[in-house]
Amino acid sequence: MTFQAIHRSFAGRVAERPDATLFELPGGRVVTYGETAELAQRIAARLVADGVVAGDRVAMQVDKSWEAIALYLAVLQVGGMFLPLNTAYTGHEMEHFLTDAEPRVLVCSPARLGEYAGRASESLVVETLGADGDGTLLAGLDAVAPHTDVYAAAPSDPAAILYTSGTTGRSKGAVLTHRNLASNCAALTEAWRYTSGDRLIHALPIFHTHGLFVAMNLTLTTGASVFYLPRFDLDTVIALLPKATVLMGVPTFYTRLAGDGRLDRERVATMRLFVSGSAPLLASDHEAFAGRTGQAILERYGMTETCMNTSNPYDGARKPGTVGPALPGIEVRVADRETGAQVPDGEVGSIEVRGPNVFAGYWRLPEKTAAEFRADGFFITGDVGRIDEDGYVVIVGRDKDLVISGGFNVYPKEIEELIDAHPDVLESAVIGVPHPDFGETVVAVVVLRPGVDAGAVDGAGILAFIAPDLARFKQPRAVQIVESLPRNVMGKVQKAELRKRYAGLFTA
Ligand code: MLC
Ligand code: AMP
Repeated sequence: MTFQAIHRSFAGRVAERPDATLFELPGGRVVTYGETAELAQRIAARLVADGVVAGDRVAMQVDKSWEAIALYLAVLQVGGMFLPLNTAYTGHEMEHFLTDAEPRVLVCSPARLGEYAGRASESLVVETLGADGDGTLLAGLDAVAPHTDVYAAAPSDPAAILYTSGTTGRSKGAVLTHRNLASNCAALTEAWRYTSGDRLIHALPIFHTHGLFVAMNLTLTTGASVFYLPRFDLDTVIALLPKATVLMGVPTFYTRLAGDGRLDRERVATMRLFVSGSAPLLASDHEAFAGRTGQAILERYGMTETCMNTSNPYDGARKPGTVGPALPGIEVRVADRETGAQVPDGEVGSIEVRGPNVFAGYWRLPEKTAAEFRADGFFITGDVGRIDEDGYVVIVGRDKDLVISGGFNVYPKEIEELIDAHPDVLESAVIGVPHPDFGETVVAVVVLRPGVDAGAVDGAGILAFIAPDLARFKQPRAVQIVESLPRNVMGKVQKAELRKRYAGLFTA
């Protein structure tokens, strides 16, 4: 299967089967392919009226709704760049995205209009969209003629910006092209045998690669349907399993499912595929799940900049603790971090990727982009691993200072900067430690200024100081106040040492 763009392929499915179910919503409402396409065309008309032209960014920070997917399709149709943002981001965090991306339109939830209304200007239109389709974006749309023109986007044209990795404390926008999204969608559809007969349990957020570019793109382009849930709710997912064929989730989904007494072979009899990714799935969790269900979770590996890189096979061994071989059309190598020279299989090194899935670059940051690529076009993922005897990639760690909590990325630098701004704090180090539910969780290790009375400042006070500016999922779950941070001879804080010291904080 090959196609040039997600929205064009979706239009093909609409033409074939307009009455086919796309979304099954909680409460039983069904939304068809035809309805979604029509709403997308009306939203496209609104975006054009708002001044959106090809190349413009359309930012979205809204609760999950099917109408938000219609908005995504509308942005692609008019040649815009879709910029979805986590609803957990505070005004402080949003400031950076809005100044950096300069969107033409921001679609926010009605409840947060008060925060953003003041930003509306000649160059920014603020629209609202609520979880039930309320808000200005859709208001009066019935009277608006659908916009049927489809912008003639080239495969190399940008389709989306997703913000990621802030090693300097500032998130960078990864620009993904139509070719990136379409080629990866085609590769996964084939690799995972995804078809119009599939019924996917969609419990992921739609502001990240996993929930949007993997789960939704595969569905929209194959004619499949989704049980579309606002979030992961264990009881709801357990209840839907007997009606569904596929689940895609982060490891936390599987830890929670495997910990539930209702999960057994009979309950998953119609399920043909459980996919895990975005964070490492412990081999023990893989085995526990298989023991309960008789099904091996298929683990794959991706990232915002590259979409999916590797996948365990659909047919053949799905090996716990590995992420499988490279997907067709994609090259994955393990190289020496310093020289970039490929190392022999079995040796640990820098995981690097080349292929049609690899993004166009960081938004307005040509130097940072160049620094992440080798001269021969391989992208340096920042993950560390090896290739095993079967050609499967094994991820053993990360070169980048990053914590992945429940599948959400947290960049320590950003949190350290906020903590260090506390008047009583000299310095801090933020680390990830093992957590039974989230895989990893965030811990802050803090040194107070000389002379500050240690009895007067506590972790709760430091957390309260940073909370207003930081999304809840990034907030440390523990604060350790110490005399000093361990450093190496170069003076660099030894985070590995801290991770070891606090490894048992949540997992006794
Ligand atoms: C929610 N909270 C989290 C959290 N999610 N804290 C840390 N890490 C998280 N991931 C907060 C809540 O705000 C709440 O705060 C408290 O923790 C407990 O919440 P919960 O009810 O247990 O959380 P829940 O809503 O069930 O969410 C957990 C989750 C969710 C794992 C289901 O985080 C999730 O859907 N994660 C998926 C992330 C994702 O899509 N990643 C893909 C990135 S793409 P309070 O105030 O109540 O204490 C990518 C590329 C690739 O990485 O390869 O796919
Ligand atoms: P993001 O920047 O949110 O796209 O996160 C991408 C990062 O998530 C990767 O660089 C990896 O570190 C991690 N990741 C994704 N999938 C897996 C996996 N299956 N196993 C281990 N780490 C993973």
